[in-house]
Amino acid sequence: MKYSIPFMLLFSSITMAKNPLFTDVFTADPAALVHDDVVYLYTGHDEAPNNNVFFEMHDWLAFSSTDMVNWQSHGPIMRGTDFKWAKEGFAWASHMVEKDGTFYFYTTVRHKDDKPGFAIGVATSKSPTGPFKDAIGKALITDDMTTHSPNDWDDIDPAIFIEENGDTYMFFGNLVPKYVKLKDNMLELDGEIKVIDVPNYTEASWVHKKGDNYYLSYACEFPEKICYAMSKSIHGPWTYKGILNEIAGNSETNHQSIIEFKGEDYFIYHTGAIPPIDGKQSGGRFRRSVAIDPLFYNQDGSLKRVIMTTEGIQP
Ligand code: FUB
Repeated sequence: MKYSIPFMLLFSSITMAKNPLFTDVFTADPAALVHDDVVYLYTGHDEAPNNNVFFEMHDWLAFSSTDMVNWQSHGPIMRGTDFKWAKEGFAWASHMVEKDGTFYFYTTVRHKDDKPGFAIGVATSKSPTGPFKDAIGKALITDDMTTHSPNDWDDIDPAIFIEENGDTYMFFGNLVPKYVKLKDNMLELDGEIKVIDVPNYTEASWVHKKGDNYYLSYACEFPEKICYAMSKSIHGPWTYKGILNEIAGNSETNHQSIIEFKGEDYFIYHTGAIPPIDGKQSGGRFRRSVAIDPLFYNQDGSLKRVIMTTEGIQP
């Protein structure tokens, strides 16, 4: 079929969001924050030269959008080794929240050998795009603080939830899901670390609330799907509701972020779907890319399974 030139011009002027969202950089472990009518999207940054060995992640990236279609890159907001106690190359999953004008960045790194294993740090800034600085000069969570599972990467993937009354909780974990209350200063634990009872948990907790329902979504099994559970309280009990998102293309891991923005709900995740560009190594399990699709609720508050698309969010 032949198109007239005016039709082609009209067609090419439409900005179409596509999945994966960014094709000039590998992005993983999305964590989105809605602040002042802007969506800030924080991602890990996959820099492994191939998909054969392991993750190589040195810093975290920030992007922003006012329409979920057009995205502005703000570059790195922090390096893993800006935590002086952390090893190079393990800038894993993170979560950003804002409280009283300060942005708190909770994130995963590998601790130096004086406290071996993965750890969670917290950094702060007065701007959502940083720069961020270690807020306490030490890890908030170290491997020796939890003994529920033998693996030394069981304290990863922080996810913060702030209740309407300001009470703040950090969810985290690998193999065993855990949560702990934070003090009002957001920089200290307030009480014991508790274990959550949900099936098939692997990692990547994310907690959100809609109406009076709390939702705990998480990466389940391996290769990872995203499963979810619901509760009427942040403390549970959590009722398992099933699979929310199937295994994502070409990636054994998945990691989700769920937000509502301007009345629409979004499911943000990663895949390994970038094809080889200019003869370089393609996307894959250590070279991942963030994608976004709509999220829909059923009448009873349960979630419809996500349909992963290559079209992404339409204008
Ligand atoms: O990106 C490194 C790790 O892979 C994250 O911490 C996990 O959630 C998984 O996505």
